[in-house]
Amino acid sequence: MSTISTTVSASAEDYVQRVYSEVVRRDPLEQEFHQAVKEILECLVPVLSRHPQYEANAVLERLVEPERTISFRVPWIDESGKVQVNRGYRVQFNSAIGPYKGGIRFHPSVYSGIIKFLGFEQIFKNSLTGLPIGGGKGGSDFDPKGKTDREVMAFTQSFMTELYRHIGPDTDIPAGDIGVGAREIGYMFGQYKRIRGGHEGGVLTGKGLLYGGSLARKEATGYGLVYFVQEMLAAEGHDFEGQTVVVSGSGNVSIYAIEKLQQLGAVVVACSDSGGYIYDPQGINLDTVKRLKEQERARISEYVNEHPHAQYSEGSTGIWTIPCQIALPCATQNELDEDAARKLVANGVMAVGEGANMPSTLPAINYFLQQGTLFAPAKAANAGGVAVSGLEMSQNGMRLSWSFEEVDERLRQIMKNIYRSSVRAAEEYALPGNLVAGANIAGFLKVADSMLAQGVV
Ligand code: NDP
Ligand code: 2IT
Repeated sequence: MSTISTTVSASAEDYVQRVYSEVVRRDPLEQEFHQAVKEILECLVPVLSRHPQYEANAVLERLVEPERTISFRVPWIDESGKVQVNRGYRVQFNSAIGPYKGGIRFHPSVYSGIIKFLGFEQIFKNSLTGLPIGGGKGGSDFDPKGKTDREVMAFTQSFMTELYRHIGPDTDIPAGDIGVGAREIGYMFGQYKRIRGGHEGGVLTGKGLLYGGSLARKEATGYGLVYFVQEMLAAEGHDFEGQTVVVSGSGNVSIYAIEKLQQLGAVVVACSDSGGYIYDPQGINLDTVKRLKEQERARISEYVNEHPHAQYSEGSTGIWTIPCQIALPCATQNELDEDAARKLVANGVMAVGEGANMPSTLPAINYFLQQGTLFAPAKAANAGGVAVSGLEMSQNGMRLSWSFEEVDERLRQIMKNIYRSSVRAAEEYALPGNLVAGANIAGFLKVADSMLAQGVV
């Protein structure tokens, strides 16, 4: 372990500021992208100070510019016979260490700023997994809520009819994200196969188990998050047994985080959707949440009809006022601001683990770090999903499937490794305990050195 202390050169700070200002100047409206870039670049100052070759070779300027951005029209016909037009995106951000890999999001808030922030984060997250996967992301402003199954299929097929020409098992491998689960992946895979005229299993991950999906992919992001936080707690002599936990969201990541938390003896007292949150002091009944969300596509408010001792409150951010020892934001970006962070700390929170992508605002993260709250940043803590996607690609390539236990054990090991490499990188750059910096630095170094090795491309 190096004992060199952090030296921050004025030149490295200037370099970061210059690159950041140019990002804002070029795309002034892409606020979420600015936020993701700012968080990462600021953490890299000590690295850039110690290693001038990155500035000399314009590594940051290249990193913040996607290799390719695709934006396309998605026309489809709704149940009433009316033509609808949505916008589709795929941002192929960085292929230095492997083919582009990252999810597809269907949500009305999607625009270039959201897809670019997600794609940028994905570069570093995928690097942290230790697997050979580059960074990309895609999506559409299509809103699946309230649509019939036939409408979702019509939209999804139209989306893939354009996307197919840009993806492939060795070039770009999409998966799910908000609004894209097993149903949508199934429709996308069917349409891709039909157009291509071949069964290229490895072109999408998160597939159904009957046609090439991996066991434990559905569970992977939530389980992986809990494994990561478990490592972080263990380093301080804590575990989940008997801890009160609040988990926001009630989608794929939240549900499987709650499942693993309950297996480990935690009491999960709250979860939410975009309408509001439920508080169940006896501990959430996960069978009810799964049925409501995975089968009925219902609102979380309906939980209290079956569990009248629980309370439902409108508005999703009030969830952070519930006292807990551990908080896991697993819904969406910027769902936890500084106010919420202050309330959590005032109520005695010990650890925060980000299941969603960029769920905490920058002031919230800084507040947690100042207060000494154990903080597991998204690109490390939620990397289990894409890691098992990488394992799905391996299984597809070998044309075999591993057991649930085997995939789960590999996931556990990958999360441990990500935790260790983040801790190590933070120590190496004299920021001990700062996993935000550690994850950003560890993720960056592998990508940046690969870029240097491959010349100016
Ligand atoms: P889902 O679509 O399965 O669930 C999303 C959940 O978040 C729902 O409960 C949804 O409520 C809520 N939500 C979405 N948007 C908002 C909003 N604007 N305000 C409040 N609540 C909102 O998605 P996932 O569980 O897959 O994804 C959740 C987060 O985890 C996202 O940030 C995603 O990028 C990230 N992630 C996902 C991975 C995966 O493998 N799926 C991997 C790594 C990260 P409602 O239904 O009312 O909209
Ligand atoms: O944000 C993410 O890491 C994902 N949505 C999962 C990406 C993937 O390729 O499995």
